[in-house]
Amino acid sequence: MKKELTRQQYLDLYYYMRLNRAVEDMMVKLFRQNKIVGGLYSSLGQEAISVGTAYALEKKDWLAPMIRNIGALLVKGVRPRDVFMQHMAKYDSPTKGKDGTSHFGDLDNLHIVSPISMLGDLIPVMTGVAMAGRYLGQKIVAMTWIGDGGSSTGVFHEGLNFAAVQKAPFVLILENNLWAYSTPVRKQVPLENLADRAKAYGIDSYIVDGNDVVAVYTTAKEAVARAAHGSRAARSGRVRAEGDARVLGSARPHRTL
Ligand SMILES: Cc1ncc(C[n+]2csc(CCOP(=O)(O)OP(=O)(O)O)c2C)c(N)n1
Ligand SMILES: [Mg+2]
Repeated sequence: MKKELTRQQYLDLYYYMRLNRAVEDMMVKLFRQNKIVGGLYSSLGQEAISVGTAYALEKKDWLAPMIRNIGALLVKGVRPRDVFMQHMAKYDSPTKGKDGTSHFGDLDNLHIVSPISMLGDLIPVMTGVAMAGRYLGQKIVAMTWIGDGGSSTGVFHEGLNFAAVQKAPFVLILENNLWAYSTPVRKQVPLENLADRAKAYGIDSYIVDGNDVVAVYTTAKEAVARAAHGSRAARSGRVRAEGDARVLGSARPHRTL
């Protein structure tokens, strides 16, 4: 294998992949013990995407995780304890028990915008964050993620169009795990490659093996560098889903406030 990363970078990626998997395993245990309030959208099997993409960001950059991006939170510096407490809606959780799942952020220190339930809405929100950074003269990049199902929402297209026309320093990661709940991707997108969606907005897109953390990282790093310079690029990950992620996700109604 071509040596592209430093030893420390390989070790970091390995560390966060292991940490992410350990957290996912624990979350499944908590779910089965009935301790998770609301649904659990497990990232089991998709760790390389969250870890590889978030690792391409710097401390000053901003992210907003979607439902399968606990790994991105860990890379940004969120403690596993907070992830567990939040999902159990404990008083001592980041939102003081007022919400569950991954509905929390950290605007002051970690530059994490709290996700919302409506799939796709984070695209214009994070485009706004990217533009705000530019207006303030900060050299930041904003990143968020979307699933194959979420890429069929209206706001996905509105948001991406807006981000493209503004040349916002924004990177969107499209995670194609081939399913949106019980709907297979072929029944909701008439494209072989979801990355082709970017063509409609004049954005370059790349397909990356979402199980290869080094490939994900190096591609994301390039996307982040290009976004920072205002060129239009997009990244799309294709992953093979493992475990019973969707079963866990849909086994209970998703509670939001
Ligand atoms: C606009 C909107 N429609 C429906 C839902 C309910 N919902 C939550 S997760 C999900 C499946 C999303 O599938 P996909 O985007 O492929 O992401 P994955 O679950 O595979 O990671 C749905 C339909 C929602 N949260 N927002
Ligand atoms: Mg999906």
